[in-house]
This record gives sequence, structure tokens and C-alpha cells, in this order.
Amino acid sequence: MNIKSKVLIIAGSDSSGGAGIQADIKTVNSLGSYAMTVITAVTSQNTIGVLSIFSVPPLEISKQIEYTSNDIKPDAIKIGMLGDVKVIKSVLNSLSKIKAKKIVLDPVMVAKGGERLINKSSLKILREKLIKKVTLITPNIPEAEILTNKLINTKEDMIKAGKKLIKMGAKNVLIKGGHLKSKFIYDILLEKNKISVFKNKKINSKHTHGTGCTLSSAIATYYSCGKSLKKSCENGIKYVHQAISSAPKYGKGHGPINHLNSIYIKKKFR
Ligand code: PXL
Repeated sequence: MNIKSKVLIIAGSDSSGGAGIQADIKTVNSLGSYAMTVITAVTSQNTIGVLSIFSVPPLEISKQIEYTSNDIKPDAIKIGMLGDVKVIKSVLNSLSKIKAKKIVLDPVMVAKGGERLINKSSLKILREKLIKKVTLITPNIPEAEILTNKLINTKEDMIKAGKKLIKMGAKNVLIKGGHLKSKFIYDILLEKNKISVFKNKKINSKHTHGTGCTLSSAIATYYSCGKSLKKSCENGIKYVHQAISSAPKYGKGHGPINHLNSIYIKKKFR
């Protein structure tokens, strides 16, 4: 198989391999593209929780972005965990230098176990600067509630929140509906003058660690290959759905999903 495109991932490391940079690399590779990485933080964690977070100095983050991209130009960028204001400022500065066009931002705020992955002062710069600089943001319901300061209980609330985020300067918004209690999951994409609803059966599973990271990377990968935003979201959602259905059930807590669900191994490599 030939490599289809190049994706730069800016995110934190998850030692348990289910979320963060590890989920991102597995996703980009499993969908046929080349992954480059910028590590923003090192977390020690397992499926039960996060033990500690070690932040990478902002200058080192900028160097990773600029030095790597100046040589191998990414076709798209996925941004995950950023942590604090200085990191966000460095990322913003470096992104403008490398003139990146297709950027997907997963506004990571809390881990599956409830641990905060971003501090409070970062919210302001996330809201006022970062969301305006990227092509797509992919908040889940709790993240959309924090970003808009409004509670979300229904599909209609999700659309309202998406519209508000666009008023706040976001270019395109995918609000993920997995946190609403219903038989189906509705993920809603708001583009400038268009709303698309993706409806899928909800899979009841505790093994959903890293689904947000995985989805945003999958979308960035499809988008990097030239698919439309809508098609990229639709395909990314399908990939995550199948990855949850075939999760390997590792660990005692929220285990990882099956990133390899898209891969078929040729006979000679079996
Ligand atoms: O899924 C959010 C997330 C993002 N980045 C890192 C994480 C997690 C959740 O655990 O560990 C590094």
C-alpha cells in the first residue's frame, strides 16, 4: 500500500496507548497515512486513571512543529491536549509560521476518569484565539457546554451550541453527542450554511478510552487526503464506531478501542 498523505499530530502522550499521541498515530497509520508527532505533555496513566502529567516546555513544542514541518510539509494537522496558556501561544505562533491550512482541533479538557487536562486560564485563549485559527473543532457535550457556558440536554441544544461557537469565530464545528442518554448517538456538523446530522446506534461499552482523540485524527486523515469535511466526519465516525464494537477489553477500567479495525494483513505478513 502506498502512503496516502502526511498528518502532523500535536498532542500529549498516553502511556497506556489508548488515547493521546498513541491513539493518533495508530489511527493515522491504520487509515493509510504517515504520522508525524509533536509531544506537548507526557502522562503516566492506565485504564483506571491519570497518575501524573509532565508538561513539555513551550519552546520545545514550537521547535518540534517548525523543524519537522519545514522539512516534511503536513497535509493536515490534528491538535489534542495542550495544557496551558504558554503552550497554546507557542502552538499558535508556530502554526502561523508554517502556514498550515487544514487543522482539526479536539478541545481536550478532561480525561475519561475526570482528570483535568487543561487549566482554567487556558480556556480564555482557547475560546478567543485558537478556535478561530483552525478549520474544525470537535467538542463533546461537556466541552461544548464549557466553551459556550450553556447546558446541553437535547439535539436542538447541540445545534444551538454549534451556532454559538460559529458566532464566536469557529469555522466549522462537530459536536459529538455520545454523552446524551438515548438509543442513538447524534453527531452534528455545523459548517457555514449547512448542518449535517450523523446518526448511529449507541454501543453500550465502558471501553471507550481515546474515542475523542481517535475521531479527530481520523477526520484529519480523511481530510488530508482531499475528502470534504462532511465525508471526513462521516468516515471518521464509522471508523470509531467499528473500533468500539471490536474493542479488545484490556485493563480494569475504561479500556482502549480497536484502532486496527480498518486493517487487513496480507498473507505474507501473517
Ligand atoms: O481523550 C483525551 C486525552 C487526550 N490526550 C491525552 C489523554 C487523554 C485522555 O486520557 O491521556 C494525552
